[in-house]
Amino acid sequence: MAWILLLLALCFALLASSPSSLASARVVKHTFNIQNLTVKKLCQERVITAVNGTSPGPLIRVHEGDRLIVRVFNRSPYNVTIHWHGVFQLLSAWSDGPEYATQCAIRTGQSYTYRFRITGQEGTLWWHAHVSWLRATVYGGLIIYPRQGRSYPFPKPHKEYPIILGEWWNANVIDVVGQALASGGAPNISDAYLINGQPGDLYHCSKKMSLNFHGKLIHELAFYESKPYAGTYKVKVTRGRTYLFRIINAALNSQLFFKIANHSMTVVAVDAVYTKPYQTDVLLLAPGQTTDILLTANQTVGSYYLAARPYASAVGVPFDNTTTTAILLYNGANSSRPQMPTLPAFDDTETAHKFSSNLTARVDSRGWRPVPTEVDEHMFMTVGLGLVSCGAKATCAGPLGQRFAATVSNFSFELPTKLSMLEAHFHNVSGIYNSTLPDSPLKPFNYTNSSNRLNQRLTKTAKSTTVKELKYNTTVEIVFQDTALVAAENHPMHIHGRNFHVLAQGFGNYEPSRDRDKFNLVDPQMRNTIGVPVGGWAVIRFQADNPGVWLLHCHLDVHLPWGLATAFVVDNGGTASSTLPPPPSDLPKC
Ligand SMILES: *[C@@H]1O[C@H](CO)[C@@H](O)[C@H](O)[C@H]1NC(C)=O
Ligand SMILES: *[C@@H]1O[C@H](CO)[C@@H](O)[C@H](O)[C@H]1NC(C)=O
Ligand SMILES: *[C@@H]1O[C@H](CO)[C@@H](O)[C@H](O)[C@H]1NC(C)=O
Ligand SMILES: *[C@@H]1O[C@H](CO)[C@@H](O)[C@H](O)[C@H]1NC(C)=O
Ligand SMILES: *[C@@H]1O[C@H](CO)[C@@H](O)[C@H](O)[C@H]1NC(C)=O
Ligand SMILES: *[C@@H]1O[C@H](CO)[C@@H](O)[C@H](O)[C@H]1NC(C)=O
Ligand SMILES: *[C@@H]1O[C@H](CO)[C@@H](O)[C@H](O)[C@H]1NC(C)=O
Ligand SMILES: *[C@@H]1O[C@H](CO)[C@@H](O)[C@H](O)[C@H]1NC(C)=O
Ligand SMILES: *[C@@H]1O[C@H](CO)[C@@H](O)[C@H](O)[C@H]1NC(C)=O
Ligand SMILES: *[C@@H]1O[C@H](CO)[C@@H](O)[C@H](O)[C@H]1NC(C)=O
Ligand SMILES: *[C@@H]1O[C@H](CO)[C@@H](O)[C@H](O)[C@H]1NC(C)=O
Ligand SMILES: *[C@@H]1O[C@H](CO)[C@@H](O)[C@H](O)[C@H]1NC(C)=O
Ligand SMILES: [Cu+2]
Repeated sequence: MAWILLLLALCFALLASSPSSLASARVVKHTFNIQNLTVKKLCQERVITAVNGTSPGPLIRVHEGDRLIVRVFNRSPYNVTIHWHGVFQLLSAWSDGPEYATQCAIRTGQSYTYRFRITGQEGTLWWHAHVSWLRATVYGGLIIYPRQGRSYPFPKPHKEYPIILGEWWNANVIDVVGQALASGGAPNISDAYLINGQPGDLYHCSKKMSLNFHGKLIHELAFYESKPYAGTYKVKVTRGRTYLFRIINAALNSQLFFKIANHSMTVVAVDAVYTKPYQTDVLLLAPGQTTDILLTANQTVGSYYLAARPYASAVGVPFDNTTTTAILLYNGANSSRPQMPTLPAFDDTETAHKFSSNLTARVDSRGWRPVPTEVDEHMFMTVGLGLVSCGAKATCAGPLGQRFAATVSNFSFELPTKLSMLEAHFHNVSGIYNSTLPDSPLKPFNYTNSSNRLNQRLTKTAKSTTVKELKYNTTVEIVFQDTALVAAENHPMHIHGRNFHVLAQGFGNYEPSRDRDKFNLVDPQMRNTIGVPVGGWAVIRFQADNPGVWLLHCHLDVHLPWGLATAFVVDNGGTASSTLPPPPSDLPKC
């Protein structure tokens, strides 16, 4: 007996003395099988690409400090890669995932194992395919809990639910984007939005199905558990308890407003960074962003819709204007029609901006990093659409008889096709990319003046693979400036391999003399994706402390293949701990 106690005491002593709590870090291993899956949605049977027979795919749970090892088998007909959205990938750039950026695709019948450690971030992230539009159905949540012995910087919730917002096409998404890229025009809009894979009660077809089910009314049906069809996701709560909802916008092309009828929410984290608690009755999530909220079930016992529909910032651009719902169901509730929240108007930029600019970081929490004060590299990047002229044999279904393009500082990005940029960088192969992205547009103009709309001198752009090289540890400040050349629009800009501080956001042209005063250098929100206000700007800052090749791109999948992207090539530092290791032996070959 005594020796057991002694042994226990010894173990505790060892654990306690371990300086970085490495003792609690685990290795978490998973296998992903990517393959065809037949699903029935909106009354139609479809074959989609999915991981392990579900979409959303497996929810991965790790603790901060863990190593994650995921072996991905591609048994689908398409080339695939998996990107771990928002994960820093410190010295593990080979596992970041974007096709032709950090790896070539995993071909049909082949596999690749992603290996990385998750450090310095806690909260909700996600994973998704990073080839063409496959992420429409190949995606899932990634939850990072505090490591053992640590707690949240907020009261422990009774229970937690992932709420993953998706976007659904009845057509094969590869055909949808393929058709657009062939024609030079815009892709077809989606047919529905989803909450945890389900469209919800407001779609015509779900109603029809519901009515057909034993002839019961749809609003009554909403209360039966385990129905033969699953059209609406339900969140069960008990009155008086507090829940953590981990909300992820995995939609392809839509920023989404999110509300819960009759309930207010308290935001506690975004993009796996803790925020100061922020109470609100509406959220806005751009594709790529996550928001963790606390919800107290303190309303009358009953049922309430959770609902999401788009924030469509571009005037005159067609969009899917449907609404997806799930049901917040109190224990003991009667089967009555759920309360429906009033969502903001599709073009409610005021509400969008208020939510997006009001959040602040929790500077007393783990994961916070003070804003770097000395800036080494000031960059001013325009983000927006442009046009490429119609080649002799091309079809040109875009404006002015040209083809849609999208640009960063008027460079329209094209992925290489022979080798990934990271391999080219690592092995010093030239001809794959040019490191000539200027620090500001070569031809400045009045970016947000609507009289420049479809001005062919300004919309004209060209395709290239042009990136920005950064010395290790460079502190970079970027002003993202929206343009109004084709349509002013809020572009959610995502940078791989890091978070950044969001110092300020505003409308019109960025004016340093006026706008630098608005910088929040004390407690700005930290994110991996920022929606640049429509017809406006956002300023971010970060330190390039992670060697590798990191994409920077718009997270609307309609704009990414048009070229709204570039990359940072971050050199090694001078030490072992700042040098990217060689590629793993199973890295897919082009
Ligand atoms: C996926 O499926 C494979 C094989 O069916 C299984 O071994 C694996 O555990 C599953 N992975 C996850 C994350 O559920
Ligand atoms: C997967 O589905 C596609 C249609 O989307 C089909 O062409 C292909 O044969 C299917 N592959 C397998 C292995 O079932
Ligand atoms: C896109 O929509 C058009 C018009 O409705 C339709 O003819 C076409 O087949 C659709 N494309 C795809 C790939 O579904
Ligand atoms: C929910 O809010 C609506 C107005 O937004 C109100 O009409 C309704 O009575 C409320 N329901 C409950 C159960 O509080
Ligand atoms: C419910 O909780 C919210 C905070 O989440 C609070 O603002 C609100 O007043 C509470 N309502 C009731 C009826 O207790
Ligand atoms: C959605 O768009 C369609 C087609 O433009 C239109 O008929 C419908 O009224 C719109 N619905 C809403 C809720 O705005
Ligand atoms: C449920 O319905 C019954 C009968 O309609 C009613 O007496 C009761 O108050 C209802 N309970 C709740 C929680 O709404
Ligand atoms: C929050 O938004 C309101 C309305 O836009 C604004 O007055 C207030 O200053 C904002 N607060 C912060 C902290 O940004
Ligand atoms: C840019 O255009 C706007 C109108 O959209 C105008 O108010 C502003 O004065 C212009 N700025 C410059 C520097 O010309
Ligand atoms: C690099 O720049 C040169 C000169 O402008 C151009 O010819 C070449 O196509 C560019 N290469 C890539 C990969 O963008
Ligand atoms: C990079 O910067 C960090 C802090 O800003 C510093 O601690 C570190 O030593 C630097 N690394 C190198 C290799 O200069
Ligand atoms: C799949 O990827 C390989 C390697 O990158 C490439 O050669 C091939 O063309 C790709 N196939 C398709 C259909 O894109
Ligand atoms: Cu965009």
